[in-house]
Amino acid sequence: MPTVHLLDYVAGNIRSLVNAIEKLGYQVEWIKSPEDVPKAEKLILPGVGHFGHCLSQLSQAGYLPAVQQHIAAGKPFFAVCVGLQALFQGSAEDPDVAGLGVIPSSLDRFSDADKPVPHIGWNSADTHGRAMYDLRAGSKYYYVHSYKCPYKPGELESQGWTVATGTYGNETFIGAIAKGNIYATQFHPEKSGVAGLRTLRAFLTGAGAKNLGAPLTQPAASSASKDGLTRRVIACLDVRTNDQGDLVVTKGDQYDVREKSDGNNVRNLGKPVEMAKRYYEDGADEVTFLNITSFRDCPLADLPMLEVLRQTSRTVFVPLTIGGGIRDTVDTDGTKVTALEIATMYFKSGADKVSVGSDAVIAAEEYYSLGRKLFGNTAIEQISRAYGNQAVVVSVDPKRVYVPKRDATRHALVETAAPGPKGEPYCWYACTIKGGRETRDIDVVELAQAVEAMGCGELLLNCIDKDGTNSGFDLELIAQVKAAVTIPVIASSGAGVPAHFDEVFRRTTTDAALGAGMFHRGEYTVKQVKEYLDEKGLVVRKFED
Ligand code: 1PR
Repeated sequence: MPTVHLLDYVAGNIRSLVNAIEKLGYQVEWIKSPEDVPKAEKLILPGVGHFGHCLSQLSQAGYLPAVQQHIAAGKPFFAVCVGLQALFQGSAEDPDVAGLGVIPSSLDRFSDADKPVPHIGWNSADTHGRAMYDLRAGSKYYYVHSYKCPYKPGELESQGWTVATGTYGNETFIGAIAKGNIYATQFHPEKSGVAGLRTLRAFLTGAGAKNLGAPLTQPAASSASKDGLTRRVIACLDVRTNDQGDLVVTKGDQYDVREKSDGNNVRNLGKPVEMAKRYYEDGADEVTFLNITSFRDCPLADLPMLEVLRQTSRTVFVPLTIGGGIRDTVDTDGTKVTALEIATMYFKSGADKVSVGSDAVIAAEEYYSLGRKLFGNTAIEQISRAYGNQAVVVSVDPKRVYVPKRDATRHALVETAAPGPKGEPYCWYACTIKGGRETRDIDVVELAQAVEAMGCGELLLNCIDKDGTNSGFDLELIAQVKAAVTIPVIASSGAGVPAHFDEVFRRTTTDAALGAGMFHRGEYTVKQVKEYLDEKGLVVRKFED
């Protein structure tokens, strides 16, 4: 097997990149010290997290001159995400840290005045009619970042660079850039499905460098929604151990996962790894696992979910999120383990994002009780500091509390089109913990704003009242939360037919929509949902062979 070298500077989830490279028939060898760099023929610089963290790690370990020499020697070099950013002169993310300066420009932050930041999701890499590592105008690639190099037409091209761009809101940014032996993508090829594997292959085989910049005879028309991103459809798998000790995908009705008949068993809808693979092949834009009973009586290192992630990330090349049990805890042998350590185990096993549930509610309560001050010690702050905001999702489990009058509560109200059992015209959404079993005196707006302040990059917005009902998403809840934060929101709970996805994308500004039961029960496939959205004129990532 041909070999490719990967620079190991502790950059978060690089397992997926290794899996993608291996899938393409190459073997990965790790560069573990600067002295190893000259051995590399093809060198890959992965990147997750902060610009400053990446460069200071590289610098402290003495890698910078070795990487510069590799590039100057004309050997193939590929950089991903923050790896691409490291090639620039600097970034507004960490203004005191210098980049490698290979590309004479610098990065700034996306404006959140007109759109959610981070920029998360599937967007284009438009090569402006030039050949560039098999990037295709009709394909979509998975981006997740807050900082970007603004695109100034012709500027870098005049210095020999070939540039592919994406557009987010009214900002056009560099999605990929190449020159000579250098190729770098802001998006994650290892998370961009078939299109991502294709461009990675073009680097590995060397074919991409050969015809770089050649005019394309028939550039396909690029399609994008107004803000550039496609409508993201996520498949979610609630996973737990059943009474027989098997790890199964289950699904509740308003969080009750036990059958009403059939011995009151945990509903068993299939095997997590197989189902995730099927959803990927059906075109799911992301797969989320929620470990709904987290881990009980099991040493952390043996968590069955770690193996599920390892196996899934070998065949699923879209982002994987894992939730459940991300909190400071005590292992079965009495050792204290931090939420950050647990998250690290998940990232190393193939997760791209971790989702914090109950612990986020407790942290938000403390945040308000301490006068909205942050001390850097919550799980959300620690994980986002180490792995970047985009790696931290907060999963919210709200429940409607109906009230008869506007002044009946201090909480953020919605005047609802679905009044309560006594005809109450208003409701607020109370956050719950422990899988909905305990309701707290904090509303969903308070929670959303607190976790955004802590560095959470995305909200997974469930709704206990809607969960498993197949009656459509709670549009009022989604609109209320979207109006309260600038981070992206994933609408969840209640999807029963493809039209519900169309409805939530049209009637709210949600950034993504998630389905579970309708896919698990085989009523509809992810592909059918996306075809439906496409027919209705919404831009989706098309299925590619
Ligand atoms: O509190 O950090 O340990 O995390 C626990 C995680 O497990 C939370 O994310 C919480 O949402 C989840 N969870 C806990 N108990 C349940 C349960 O169902 N008994 N599942 C549960 C939450 C909700 C959704 C579901 C959608 C879509 N599941 O993820 O997939 O509602 O369903 P639908 O499309 O079929 O309506 P912690």
